[in-house]
Amino acid sequence: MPAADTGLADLDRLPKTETNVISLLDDRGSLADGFAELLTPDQIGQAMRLMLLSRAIDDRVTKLQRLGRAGTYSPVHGQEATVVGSALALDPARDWMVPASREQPAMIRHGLPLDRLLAGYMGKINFSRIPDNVRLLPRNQSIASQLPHAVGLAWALKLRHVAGVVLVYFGDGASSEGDFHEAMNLAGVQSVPLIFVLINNQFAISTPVAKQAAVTNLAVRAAGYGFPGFTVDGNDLFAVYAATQWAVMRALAGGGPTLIEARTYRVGFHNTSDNPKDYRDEVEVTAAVARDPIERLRKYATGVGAWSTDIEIRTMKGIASELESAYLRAVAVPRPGPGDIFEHTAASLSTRVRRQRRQVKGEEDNG
Ligand SMILES: Cc1ncc(C[n+]2csc(CCOP(=O)(O)OP(=O)(O)O)c2C)c(N)n1
Repeated sequence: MPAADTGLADLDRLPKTETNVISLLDDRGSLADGFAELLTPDQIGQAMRLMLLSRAIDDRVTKLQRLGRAGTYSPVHGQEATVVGSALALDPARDWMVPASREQPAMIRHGLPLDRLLAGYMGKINFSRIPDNVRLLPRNQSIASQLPHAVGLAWALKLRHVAGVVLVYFGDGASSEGDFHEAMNLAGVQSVPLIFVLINNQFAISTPVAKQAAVTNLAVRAAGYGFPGFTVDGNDLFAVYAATQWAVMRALAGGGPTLIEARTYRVGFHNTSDNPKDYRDEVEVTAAVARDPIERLRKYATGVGAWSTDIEIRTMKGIASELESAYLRAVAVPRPGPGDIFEHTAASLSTRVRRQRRQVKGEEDNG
């Protein structure tokens, strides 16, 4: 329920399930009383569009990968409410986003142009560079290594007295890495403006979360580092948005970090080189599909007049043409030349790396 003076959802009063999971919008698309004002009809429309765009990107890039025109791709399917709901609580002109590897619609909402996103999967490393005015770090494939970076970024904002927060995404698998615990500790000690969004999609490739952690509630780990942690229904756009908004306001007010565990399910494969049928039960997947975050929001939004079949048809047409033209622009970009990779790794290169660059480019090596 919004607190009277701030318009902000009061965390203690957010409805929770018996297992202490914050939940506002249920599977049938009905919203808990008192939360209808949390998102405007415009924001709901924007969320629907981003979630549908996300699924269209999953489909398109997966096909490109199968055709040999794109590299490895990790789909968002099933996790859309988590990434879109959290991204919508940020101000792209003020806040920073640090992604893991499957938060495509969040990156777009934060300002990454679609053609650059697609170009990244096509190996066009020059063009896929994040524009200077976008407060976004690149996708991260080395599990959990983005977490210490995010702490450093948030600490820098604090030391420089720059208003803003950092939001970092990572998975349940990443929460078993040393980097996660070191980042949580330093974030707590320095009380940095950082929101840890732990996307618990139940799997680290083929390893189920029960084999990652002896606790069933990953959010409790925050207590060991001296800051709040709580769990939200990650398929519930309203719950994710309310929780993230609360954490953002807390961080902006100097309250320090928050850990949000968003409980969801990875419906698709881990990435295009994985076959999940080898390690998980189809019954479980069917149950997850029935909890689809887009369908849930669609039901609610249709019921309150913020969405309709006509709007969806128009939106899907717009998405199809936006994707096609972004793809054509990405295709038209020349492939990077040998040695270009060295231009995107460090501000200045060490002597050894400069020598490697000369070797790769076939230039004469004078030591
Ligand atoms: C440091 C490191 N170790 C191992 C891997 C191989 N690997 C790639 S994805 C992945 C699982 C990640 O699981 P999780 O953090 O839950 O995120 P998800 O992929 O489910 O979104 C692993 C182990 C890696 N990329 N980096």
